[in-house]
This record gives sequence, structure tokens and C-alpha cells, in this order.
Amino acid sequence: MNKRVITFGTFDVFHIGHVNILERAKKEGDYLIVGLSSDELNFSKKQRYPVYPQAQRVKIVESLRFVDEVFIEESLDLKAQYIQQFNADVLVMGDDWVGKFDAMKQYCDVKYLPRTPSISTTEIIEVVKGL
Ligand code: C2G
Repeated sequence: MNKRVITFGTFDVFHIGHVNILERAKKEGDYLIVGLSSDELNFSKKQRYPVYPQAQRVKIVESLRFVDEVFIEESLDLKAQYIQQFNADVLVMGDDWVGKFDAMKQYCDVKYLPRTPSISTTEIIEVVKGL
């Protein structure tokens, strides 16, 4: 069976936590689809634009050998639509999202995987700024 996995994220200032979650997401199936938050969606979520514009974030994520397809996630409210459009069998997210996507269980399996400790885009930005 060709099991299709979908995951979502911004993947700004790409780091090892992003690699780890995508690598483990792929292991949940055979084909990995990534919904990458648009610059506008990120602004509405976090009140700031990503450091890397979306075209660059797409290019980075697409270049990973365990990622098969990348599309732009325009709205957080379209999860159900994306899951159905891409025929996903399982939704994978980091465990900072535990419980948040349980409503999607009516469309596919939902799995939360442990985050990689001690690294985040926010912390990297602070280090680079010298904070
Ligand atoms: N992640 C991780 N370990 C880290 C940092 C991030 O496993 N140390 C995971 C997150 O749990 C998430 C993915 O990497 O599953 C992408 O993280 P972000 O780019 O921070 O994505 P986010 O802003 O949480 O967007 O629709 C959902 C949102 O678009 C998710």
C-alpha cells in the first residue's frame, strides 16, 4: 500500500529539529507531503514575517530526500481540505501541537511525534541578534 503522510509547518531558518520531524514523518508511510505556511499566514500567526521568504523555504524543504511534495499552506483553517485534496492517510505534527488537530481524525490518522529538544527558530534568531 502506498501510504501518504502529510505534515505542516513554517520551516523558517531551517534547523535539525525540522530535519528530524520530516525524516520521522516519512517513516510513517511511503510518500511525504509538506504544507509550508505562506509568509502571510506566518504573519497572521506570529505577527512577524519569516526570516526566509516562502520561495526559499519551499526550495530548502523540497530538496530533502525524504520529502516528496511541497505546497503552500494559505490558512490554518483549511487542514481538512488539504488532507482530502492530497489524499493523506496520516497527519504528522510535532508534540507542541498535541490535541490541536484531533478533529482531523475523521479524515485520517493523526500522530504527534516528540519535538527535538533545545532548538527552535526563535532561539536561533535570539542568538544571531546577540540577545
Ligand atoms: N519541530 C520539532 N522540533 C523542534 C522544532 C520544531 O519537531 N525543535 C517541528 C514542529 O513541531 C512542527 C515542525 O517542526 O511539527 C515545523 O515547525 P515550525 O516551522 O515551527 O511550524 P509551526 O510554525 O509550528 O507551523 O499548520 C500548522 C502550522 O503551520 C505549524
